[in-house]
Amino acid sequence: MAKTSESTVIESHLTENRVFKPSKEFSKNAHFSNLAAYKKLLAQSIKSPEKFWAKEAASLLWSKKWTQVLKWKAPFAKWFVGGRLNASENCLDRHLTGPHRNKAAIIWEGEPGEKRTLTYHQLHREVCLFANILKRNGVKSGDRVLIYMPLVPEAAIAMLACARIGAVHNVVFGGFSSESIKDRIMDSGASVVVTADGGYRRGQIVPLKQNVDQALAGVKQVRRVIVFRRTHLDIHIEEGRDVWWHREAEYVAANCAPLAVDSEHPLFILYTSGSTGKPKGILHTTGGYLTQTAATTKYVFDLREDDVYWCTADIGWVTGHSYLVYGPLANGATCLMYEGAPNWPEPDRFWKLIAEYGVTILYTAPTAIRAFMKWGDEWPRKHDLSSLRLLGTVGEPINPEAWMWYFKNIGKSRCPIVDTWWQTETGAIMIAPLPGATPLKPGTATLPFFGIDAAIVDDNGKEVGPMEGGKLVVRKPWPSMLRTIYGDTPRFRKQYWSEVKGFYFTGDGARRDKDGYFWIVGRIDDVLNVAGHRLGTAEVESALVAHPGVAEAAVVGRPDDIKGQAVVAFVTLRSGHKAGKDLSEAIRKHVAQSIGAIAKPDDIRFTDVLPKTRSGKIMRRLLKQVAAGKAITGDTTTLEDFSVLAKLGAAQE
Ligand code: 7RM
Repeated sequence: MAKTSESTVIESHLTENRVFKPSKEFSKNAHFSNLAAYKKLLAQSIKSPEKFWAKEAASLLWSKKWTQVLKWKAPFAKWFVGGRLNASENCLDRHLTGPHRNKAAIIWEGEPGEKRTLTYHQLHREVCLFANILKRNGVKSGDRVLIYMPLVPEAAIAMLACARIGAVHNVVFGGFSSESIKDRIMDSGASVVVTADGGYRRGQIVPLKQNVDQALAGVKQVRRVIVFRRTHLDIHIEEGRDVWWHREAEYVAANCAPLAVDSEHPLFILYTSGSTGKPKGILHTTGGYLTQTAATTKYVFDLREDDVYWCTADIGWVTGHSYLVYGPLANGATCLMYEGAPNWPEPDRFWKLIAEYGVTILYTAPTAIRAFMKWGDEWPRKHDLSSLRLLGTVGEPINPEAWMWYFKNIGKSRCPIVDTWWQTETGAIMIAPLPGATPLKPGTATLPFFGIDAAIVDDNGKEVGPMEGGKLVVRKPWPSMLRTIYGDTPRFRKQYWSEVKGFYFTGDGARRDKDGYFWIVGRIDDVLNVAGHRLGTAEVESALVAHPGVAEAAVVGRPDDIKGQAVVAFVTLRSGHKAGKDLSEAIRKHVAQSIGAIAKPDDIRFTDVLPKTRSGKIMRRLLKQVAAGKAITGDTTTLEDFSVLAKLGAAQE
């Protein structure tokens, strides 16, 4: 990672003084409600993580108990050594003998409006059927299966069916191109692909099978493509290679015993893009991953028996794996799953769904919240949101302005917001409040989860003081950590374990406040260096978003002879505001007033769209190239909307 100056301290100029204590009403029934008791357990668990995690692991179903909790030979961790279990058995079979048997596991709504509910009993049956379909098509324990599906229950069914027979799933976002599918097939060595004829997005059909056909041109390694019929779109069936899911189902039994695998048996590979080089295949294993996803779901979302829990993430993102499938199902929760876009047919689709299904917990991303703000307060106001009791966010730092909007307009100032920090690599939530105990502040993920030894350090690994910015690291292994980059262990060492000696480096910059709360200031690679001052992107962007005209903002540095870097802000406006010199001046002034002259943008560029990944993260790397007037290079396969690049060229000053 390039160092941009001798000093690595990141300055902080934004202060947030609002504090929201848990309400009595919420705390009354919460898993943790006493702040002092929680902090005591937190401190103990960080000192002896193995003790805490062993207790959580013991609440899962093991066919053979482990003999050792952790075997750590940096950077390689083995959790629950010698233990054997099955992830699908933990998510399904375990719930069939008690009152969960006929409880809704998945409540699904398609974008065009179809509705389906699968109880635990029904979901179990579907998973067994598909596990047998996989077996019938030659899939064995350890084989890699690529899943390229719309957000339908069958996507989760395919994942759980893989887990049931020990196969390793590799889910690829339904929005990715055939080129990305091909790369991931080749890198993971997948021999079977599960897909659908198509999926719905903004009223259109995404031709998933057609993309798979293109990806497979000239690829011999894939023996079988199993196609789920979702849209009845006319598709090509390659004789001898492609089979229909529903036809195969006629030949198999509805019972399939779960295969107990070693705790360290691979559960899945999920690719995450790097700014340079090819995507990294993040490898997760079974026992530790399931332990931490189950425990965090239970405590961070303060899950209760009667909750209707909705995580809006796509299944192709790690959030969909951990908090749409494994975490909630391991807890016997009822999950809502919605296939399509939030603004289809109108910008109130989410609020309609919440009212209709009585959603109690909503987990979504800051990028979605900023879009809702842009579309206007009238949309949520049309619907009864009184069933909600808890809100969550993940994916990016949430600007305090967006936090307050979410708190007031969606949570009606009643619902705590859990801002959860974690990564594909960490597998599960690492830093987040416990909603019944932790006082909240807009813009911070607050404190580490039990057993997580997170710290902010300088280049030498020395912890920095309060309010000092530095590198966010994790000093001790945790159960759901990635085990390696699939097929590239040297890259795993270099990427995560060489930046700060002995610690896992997250790639994020952060600071802690006087209460020890963690504030993520942005990716270290994106830190600005203005006249020797190092500024995180999050604070400058938060100051921009706090201007009443601004809906969303991204700041990057542009090379500057005098200052080293000049600050360029790309800005989208809220409806009713007009781009122009006056507004540009007002916005610059506003930033200077709220965080200081040093952060005042040199240029404001108005644009309708920002380049984002499918999970909604702003791709600042591309904006940096635009700001410097350079051609766009590097991996753009994760970009959500390719037309953005052409539009950005035209962004006006
Ligand atoms: C779950 C997920 C990981 C990166 C991470 C951060 C950023 C995620 C937060 C956040 C501030 C948060 N996995 N990030 N959550 N930043 N506050 N609550 O997003 O692999 O796709 O991305 O996302 O930079 O390193 S991910």
